[in-house]
Amino acid sequence: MNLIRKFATAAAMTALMTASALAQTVLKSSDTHPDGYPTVEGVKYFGELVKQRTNGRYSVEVYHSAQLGQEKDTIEQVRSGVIELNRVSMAPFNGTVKETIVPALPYLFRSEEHMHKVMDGAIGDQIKAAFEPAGLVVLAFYDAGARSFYNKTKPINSVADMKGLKFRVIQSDIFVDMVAALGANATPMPYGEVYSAIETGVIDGAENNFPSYDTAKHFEVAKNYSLDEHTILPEVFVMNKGAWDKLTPEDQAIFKQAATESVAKQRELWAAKVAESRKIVEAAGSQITTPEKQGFIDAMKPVYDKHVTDEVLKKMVADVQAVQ
Ligand code: GTR
Repeated sequence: MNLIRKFATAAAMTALMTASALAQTVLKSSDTHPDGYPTVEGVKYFGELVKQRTNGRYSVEVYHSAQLGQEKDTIEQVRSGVIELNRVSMAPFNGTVKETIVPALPYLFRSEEHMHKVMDGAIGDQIKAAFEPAGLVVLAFYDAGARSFYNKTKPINSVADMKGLKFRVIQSDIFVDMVAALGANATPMPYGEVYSAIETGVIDGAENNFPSYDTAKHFEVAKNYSLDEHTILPEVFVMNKGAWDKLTPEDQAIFKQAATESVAKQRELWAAKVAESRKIVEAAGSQITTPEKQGFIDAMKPVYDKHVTDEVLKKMVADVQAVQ
C-alpha cells in the first residue's frame, strides 16, 4: 500500500468513527412527572423530530418520574452539564433568573390565552434571553394551566377560609409571600415529599393544577380543591448552554424548529389532560369550590411591592398588562 492510500484509508476510518460517535449522541432529559404526562410527551415528541431530522445523529432519552432527582437538583445537573436537557417549572428559577419573577406573579396573566400571547412574543423572548447567563438555553415554554390551592381540612370559598392553613408551595419566595398575604402558612418543599406531608398532617395541603393534583395522587389525601387560579405559570424546557454551543448552526435550527412543533403538541395534550384529570378527581370524591376571586387578587399587593422592585421588572409587568 503506498503512502497516499494509507492516509486516505486512515482519513476514511476517522470519518467513519466520527459519524458513528455522533450517531450515538443520546441527550438526557429530566422530568418530575410520570410517563404519559403532557410535558414528558412533549419532550419525547421533540426527541423524535430531532432524531428524524438529524438522521439519527441525536436522540433524546426522557428520565421521567423524578428518576434523576427532585426538580431543584436536576436544575443543578443541567446547569453543570451532567444532563443536557430538563423540563421544569420556572418557579425554582425565581431567585437566579430575575425575569422569571414576572410570569410567576399571582394574577398577572388574565387568562391562559393572555399568557400564550405574552410568552410567544417579545416578553417571552426577553425571559428566554435571561436564562443564558445561568448557563441555559430555553428551547420552549410549555403549558401548566393555572395553579390553585387544595387541602384536607376544609373547603375554601373566600380568602378568610385560608387563615391559619399550612400549604406546601413550590420552592420560590414569591409563593411563600403569596401564601402569607392570604393569611396562611407556607412550607416550600420538593414535590416528591408532598403526598406524605399531607397524609401525616405536617401540612394541610398544597397548590397545583389538576393534572399534577391527579397524577401525584394528592387528591387521595386532600379532597378540597378551590379554583382560585392564583398563578398561570408556564413550564420551561431548557438545554445546557455548552451542549447547545457544540451543535452546528444547522442542527441548532433543527432543535429550535422541533421545540416549536413540540409546543403545539404539548398544548393539545395539556388541554385534554386537564379535562381528564378533573374528571378523575371528581369521580374520586374531590370537592371543587369556586371561591370569590377578587379578595385573592386584592390581597396580592404586598407580593408585588416586595418582588417587583427594579425598573426592568416594573416595565415588564406594565408590558404584560398592556398585552391585550
Ligand atoms: C407542577 C410542575 C412541576 C413541579 C410541580 C411542583 O405543576 O409541572 O414541574 O414544579 O408543579 O409543584 O413542584
